[in-house]
Amino acid sequence: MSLKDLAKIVDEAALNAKPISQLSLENEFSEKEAYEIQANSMARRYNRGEKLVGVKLGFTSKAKMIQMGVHDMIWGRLTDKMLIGKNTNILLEKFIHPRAEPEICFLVKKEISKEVPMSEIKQYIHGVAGAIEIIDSRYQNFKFSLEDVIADNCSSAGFVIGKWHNVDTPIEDLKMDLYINGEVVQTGSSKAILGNPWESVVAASRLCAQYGQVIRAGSYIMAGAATSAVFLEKNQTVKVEVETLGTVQFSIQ
Ligand code: OOG
Ligand code: MG
Repeated sequence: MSLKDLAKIVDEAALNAKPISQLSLENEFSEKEAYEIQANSMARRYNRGEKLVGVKLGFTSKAKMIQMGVHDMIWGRLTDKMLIGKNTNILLEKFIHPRAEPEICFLVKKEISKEVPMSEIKQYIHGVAGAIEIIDSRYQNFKFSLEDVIADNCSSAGFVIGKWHNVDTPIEDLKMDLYINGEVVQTGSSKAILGNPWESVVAASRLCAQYGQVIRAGSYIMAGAATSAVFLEKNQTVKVEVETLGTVQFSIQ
């Protein structure tokens, strides 16, 4: 099957919330080709009117790598359709088997089109916020190879952003808790994200430059989860609290 055909399969699985079997079971493709499948599947979304609003990093913490059995960092694209307003009620039926995870989000001030070193990274960023990512692998049983998950736009399905804070707010070692219906279900530290979430922004600049993706001013960068992700069910309120950054939440029906 061509990379375009594979892109159509993952795109339709996401669009219809219908799980598929792992693409890599029947097709051989490299990591580079997996990113081409992702780009082609995103082009299909753009053709339907979705707008690119940012990028996300995945597997930037050990907890996530261990949970999903993968060994390397990945990046994916975020669209306006995935952005969920604070305190919104979302429908479980729109997803296959969604999971939530606690993250930090960055707001881009100045276009990033090349690798930016750590010493300059803050010049490109306007603010930082606590956030929740909803991931929803299109693969049956949430099982995939690294190439599969890249092709599937890194399981991206939704994200909710909390209140913005100044770029100089310390975020290197903040307690991050994920609550479901008022109970803590995951707890960690922002330090789990590459030792410092700013490293994710540096990594985003490097990976996006490598794959020719410009990160425009006004875009979001999601740094990757600090803890394992948790499956969602009907009638839940999902909240993330990040020390000093505050809380962010949504409900699922
Ligand atoms: C892939 C996405 C990983 C993260 O924050 O590490 C990710 C997955 O776990 O399905 O978003
Ligand atoms: Mg994530």
